[in-house]
Order: sequence, then structure tokens, then C-alpha cells
Amino acid sequence: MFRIYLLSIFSLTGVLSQSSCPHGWLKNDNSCYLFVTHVDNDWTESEYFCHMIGSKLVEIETEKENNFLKNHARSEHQHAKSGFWIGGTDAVVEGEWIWITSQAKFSYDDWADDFPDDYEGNEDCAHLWSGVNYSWNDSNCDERMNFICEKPLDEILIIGRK
Ligand SMILES: *[C@@H]1O[C@H](CO)[C@@H](O)[C@H](O)[C@H]1NC(C)=O
Ligand SMILES: *[C@@H]1O[C@H](CO)[C@@H](O)[C@H](O)[C@H]1NC(C)=O
Ligand SMILES: [Ca+2]
Ligand SMILES: [Ca+2]
Ligand SMILES: [Ca+2]
Repeated sequence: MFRIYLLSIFSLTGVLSQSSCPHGWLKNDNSCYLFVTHVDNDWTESEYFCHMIGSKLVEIETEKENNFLKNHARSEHQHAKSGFWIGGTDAVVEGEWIWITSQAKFSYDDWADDFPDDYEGNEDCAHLWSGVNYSWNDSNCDERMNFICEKPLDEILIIGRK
């Protein structure tokens, strides 16, 4: 009896790891993305919103990630007035762009031609700009628009038979 019981435990050691995004989030590589299109927030509120739901205002490290986001932004075009806030800012040191959550300097960028221009000395927040097919523009951080949150993939552990 006892031996049979042990054997049945050992037959359950198969552990399967599967990654997925919460409902409504889009999966790409190791991240999940939420395009928030039902509210227009200024940049600070957008960042706060993302933090409140356990994520960050999106940080774009690669061309691949950027293309994924731009492609989806185009499909949301009807919602997006001027585009989508992303997590980049040069509010700390003018001209030095960093990602606000990680504090990392930009390793990649996709500024539209002639941007960033710090127009009227008062543009310190980055967004995907609908006016230039979602390349990046710097805007006044008080502007209100949609935004994109990013968080790592959730790990779901499934315990079952091998
Ligand atoms: C993009 O930047 C330009 C020039 O700095 C500014 O006039 C424009 O308002 C910005 N676009 C949006 C949608 O905020
Ligand atoms: C925007 O970029 C996409 C992908 O490169 C391209 O297919 C599309 O034609 C562009 N749209 C405009 C209006 O330039
Ligand atoms: Ca990222
Ligand atoms: Ca600036
Ligand atoms: Ca600008």
C-alpha cells in the first residue's frame, strides 16, 4: 500500500512551465502590452496608471519591439488622437533621454525626422506620434493621450504527469 502511494507521487513530478499574458494584454517576446485607449491621460498620470496595475509605461529597447508596437498602434488608429505615450523622458537633463522606470538611457530610438525638437523649450516626454506613422515625437508632458503599459510575461506553473 505505502509503496504504491509513493509511486503515484513520483509519477506526478512533470512540471510544465507556460507563459501567458492576462486577458486583454498582447504578447510579444517576453513582455505583455496593454494599449490603454479608453482614457486620455497626461504622461505622469499614464505612468501612474501603469504602475497601479503592476506594470510600467512601455520601454522600447529594440527595433523588433518598436515595430510590434507601431503595427498595433496603426490598428488602433481610430482611437488615438495624437498617439500613445511611452516611458521616455528628458525631464531630468534636457536632451538626455531615459526610460523612467528602469532609469536606463535609450539604447535604441525611432525619432521622427527632425525630432526631438524640445519645441518652445517645453517638450520632455516621448510618444508614438500618429502624425508620422507612429515614429517618436517629444511633446509637452501635460498633453493628454492614450498610452501603452508593459510588464513581463506571467509564469504559470502546471504540475502534471510527464
Ligand atoms: C510633436 O512635436 C511637434 C513639434 O515639437 C509639436 O508641435 C506637436 O504638437 C507634437 N505632436 C503631438 C501630437 O503632440
Ligand atoms: C506606415 O508604415 C507601414 C509599415 O512600414 C507601412 O506599411 C505604411 O504604408 C505606412 N503608412 C503610411 C501612411 O506611410
Ligand atoms: Ca520593453
Ligand atoms: Ca526636452
Ligand atoms: Ca516635438
